[in-house]
Amino acid sequence: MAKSYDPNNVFARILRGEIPSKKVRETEHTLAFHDIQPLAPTHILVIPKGAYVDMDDFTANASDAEVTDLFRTVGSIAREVGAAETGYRVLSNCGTDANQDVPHLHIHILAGRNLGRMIN
Ligand code: DGP
Repeated sequence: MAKSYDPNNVFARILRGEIPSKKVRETEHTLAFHDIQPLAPTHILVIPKGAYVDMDDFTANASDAEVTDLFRTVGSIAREVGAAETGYRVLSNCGTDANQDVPHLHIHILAGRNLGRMIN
């Protein structure tokens, strides 16, 4: 069963065009935009257009087309910004222990500096 989804979370509002974002890429199932509080020279968020709370919800309930589109978009953007050559980090905070702030699945792409071994 799908997790309870708050339709007024900030990324749902970005998807509806109610608040602006600096768009990087849009596909049939996926939107990518710059993080408003970048932790690295490149900090892009990649989200499904569908209403999924987190990775658990997404991988349990999204279609193969949505899953494929999201992950291919992540890889494609990393190549496009040159991060595939220098290295980059992909992460998704899911739930309480990961301190997920926005309850709509988002994948962070971080690049452009040495990222150390972990992001706090
Ligand atoms: P997380 O802690 O993994 O849920 O990260 C949420 C990220 O979302 C955080 O890096 C800041 C970003 N963020 C929050 N509000 C906005 C917004 O209104 N626009 C954009 N572009 N990013 C946002």
